[in-house]
Amino acid sequence: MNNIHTNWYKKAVIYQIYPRSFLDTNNDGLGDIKGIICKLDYLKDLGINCVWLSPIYDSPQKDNGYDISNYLDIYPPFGNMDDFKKMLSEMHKRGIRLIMDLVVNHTSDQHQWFKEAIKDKSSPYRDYYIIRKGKKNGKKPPNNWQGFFGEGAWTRIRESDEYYLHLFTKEQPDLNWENPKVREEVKNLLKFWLDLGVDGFRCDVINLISKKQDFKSRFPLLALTGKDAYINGPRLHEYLHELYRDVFSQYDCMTVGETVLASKQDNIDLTDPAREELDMIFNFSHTNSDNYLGVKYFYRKFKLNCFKKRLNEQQINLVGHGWNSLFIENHDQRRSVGRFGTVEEDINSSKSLAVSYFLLQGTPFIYQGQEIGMRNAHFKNIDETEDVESKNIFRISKKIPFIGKRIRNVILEVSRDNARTPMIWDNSTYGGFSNVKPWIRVNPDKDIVNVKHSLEDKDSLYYFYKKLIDFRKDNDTIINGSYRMLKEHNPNIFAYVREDEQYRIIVISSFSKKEIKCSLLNQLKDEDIVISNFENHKEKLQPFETRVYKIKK
Ligand code: TEU
Ligand code: CA
Repeated sequence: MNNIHTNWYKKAVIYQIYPRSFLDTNNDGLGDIKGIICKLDYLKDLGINCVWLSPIYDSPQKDNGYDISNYLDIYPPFGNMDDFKKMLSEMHKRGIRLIMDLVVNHTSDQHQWFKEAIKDKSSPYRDYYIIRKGKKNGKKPPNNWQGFFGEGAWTRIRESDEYYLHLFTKEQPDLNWENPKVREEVKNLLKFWLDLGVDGFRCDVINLISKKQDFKSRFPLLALTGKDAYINGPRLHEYLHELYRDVFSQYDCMTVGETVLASKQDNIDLTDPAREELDMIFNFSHTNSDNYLGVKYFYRKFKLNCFKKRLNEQQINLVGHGWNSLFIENHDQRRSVGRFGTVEEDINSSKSLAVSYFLLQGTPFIYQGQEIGMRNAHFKNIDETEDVESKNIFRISKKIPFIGKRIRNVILEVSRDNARTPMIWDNSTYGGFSNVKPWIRVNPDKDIVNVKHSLEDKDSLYYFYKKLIDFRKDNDTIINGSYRMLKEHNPNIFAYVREDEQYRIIVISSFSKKEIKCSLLNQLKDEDIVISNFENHKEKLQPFETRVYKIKK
């Protein structure tokens, strides 16, 4: 069969929209599809050419849409199918593609399949989920596996002696991918959206879909007991290849898998084009550089060297095999301002970080608000957070004597809600997001950090991102050139070279608050600088200075 894939994703710059918090047009405090349509020109001006939309499907919203009750319809407060079609065509008119979130490791417990499954033991839907007999006549769960939100992974089905598996909240039962009917359902829903013109999918926790079938207890860990049984399970690659063969190969679409705690080899296997699985993956090794074991509550001090090392490993790992995704924020991560070596008081630090990740090998992503330097919410109290994950961990931590309070402060600092406060368009009461009180509180920094300001200030982070996007579009070296890290062990400098037959592009960013020396500068000429956050260049790098040199060979 002819390969109809144009691999457009390699040239894409992707903007993630979290629809709840983007723009509210009917004043119910929740963002909506019409709000997205209103801001498409804003996105076009920024220069992005693809949007990843977090879930807009019908859902009870226990996990903000990552709990889907109907894959073929829209959550009514966000709009309806006509709004969706209008949004898609308005995007395409502007040369912007759309990738949807695909959440198929689990459904909502309000999905028809699950309702049928637990109502009737002989229902064909029973085997759509992972249901097992509990121990001790149903008094104890089938094993000791733990899920991602700090709780046991099994919930008892009403008065029965059986339990269902859920790796997230109990309202998110895991699908049983061993059942070929489940895989057919997934293929059908993929085709439904692709036939409507959608350009691809961001596949939620896709490396959890295959589970080891022994369902035995594992050695208890501090978090994620049983993970060897459900992360990168034995049939993962087989399932993804099946989706590719039966669906993705027939459309010029792209897929990016969210792969939590995936091994190096799995990342290669998932993205190797010859294997026909996914196009890219989100590897979180660098965003986990300020915690232990990939668990953000086990917080540790950020070190640039660790961050660099992990990004470098990601880059090298996929050379000649697959394609990287490049990101520093998303709806699950706290904001990058004040993280990853940057400081709130100095926007130059965010520019240094922007350059550092954006010009690596791979497709860059920008999370809504990142382009204006939106900050963390600085929550003071657990009541100000809405996220089920924060609330769960808080509830559990209360039971732990002595360390309870410390954990609470960490929760407020790392809560996913830091990234979920409404997009700030201007400095009006609700930041121009809505005329009524939004579903979650507005960031207290709205007067300083907002889109209106950013558009008025030619030195803003917004215009800096715009420059980076244009630069990437105009320079094939950034897309297809080789990559090599420079100054690998320098704790203050992030530097690398991108190169092809024609050009050498050298990126140097300082993460120091002081002026520092950098021997690389000796061999470079100021007139080759094409992007920088400083107008005048000295012999030393100024605090948080970044420079991109383009040298014709
Ligand atoms: O995230 C998967 C995931 O692993 C995160 O929830 C992670 O555990 C957490 O952020 C670490 O603190 C995806 C979605 O991006 C997330 O929003 C969903 O809640 C989750 O899957 C379940 O669908
Ligand atoms: Ca609304």
